[in-house]
Amino acid sequence: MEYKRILTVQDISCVGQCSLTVALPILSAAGHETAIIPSAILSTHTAGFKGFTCHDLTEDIPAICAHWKKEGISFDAIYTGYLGSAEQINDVLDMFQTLCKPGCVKFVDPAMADNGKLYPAFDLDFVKEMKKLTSAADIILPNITEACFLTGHEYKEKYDEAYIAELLAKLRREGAKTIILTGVSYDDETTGVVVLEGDTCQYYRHRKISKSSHGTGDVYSSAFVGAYMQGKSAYESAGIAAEYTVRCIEGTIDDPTHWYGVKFEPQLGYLIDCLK
Ligand code: PXL
Repeated sequence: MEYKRILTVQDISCVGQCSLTVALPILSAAGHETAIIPSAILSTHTAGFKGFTCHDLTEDIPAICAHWKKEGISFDAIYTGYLGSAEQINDVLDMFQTLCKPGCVKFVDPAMADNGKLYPAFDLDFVKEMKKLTSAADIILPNITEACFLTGHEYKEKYDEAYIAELLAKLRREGAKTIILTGVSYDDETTGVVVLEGDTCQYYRHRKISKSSHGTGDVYSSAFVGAYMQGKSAYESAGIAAEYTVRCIEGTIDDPTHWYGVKFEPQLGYLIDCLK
């Protein structure tokens, strides 16, 4: 098993099974050392809870990075998710320059939108900044909505392979390298992930669960990063992360009180088995 040191930059939603409360256990289960920069602290995530608190930590980030630089701390991977402000994007770009070990892999999940809409905290200025990050990353993990915001491609709920090929081409033109496009579904029973690496485009298809769930993007990206840093290929990692995420959703859908996230913890044993 590989043992990599991974820095993840995303928010702490104190309740809600997303961002850091999901990324840390999944990366640990995948066998890696974790380090964090919390982008913000929220009482809950913003998708369905009302009256949540939010404390933006933008001001704290430069001092954390300056300390690490002084201590000579660096990472095998940097993985970003939900960020607290547009200004933080320049800080992350700086981390890409100064906190990377040779060969460090930079993963960006441009967590900012879903179902055709930006999350409440974000606007088009944030999207403009996010484009800088996705073009500096080695691997990006957008859903279709995020990919549309990043490229100006029209968002559609029903589409065909030509639409997805055009979206991928536009992401490439914006500077994206390896692209893991999630939630790509051409029929009612299945959905999947498109993996574009170099000139090779592959599609990992899996069963679709009719009910949409919160936090699954974070579960997916964290499992992908964990698997990839274990030396799996992008396509293998995409498949492992997809099967794991589907199991998490299946283990949650029968519990109507658990609407805010997925029960990813009982499936960690499955993820560990996949990575052996
Ligand atoms: O899962 C994405 C996410 C992360 N963090 C916060 C969110 C969301 C999605 O809504 O609100 C705070």
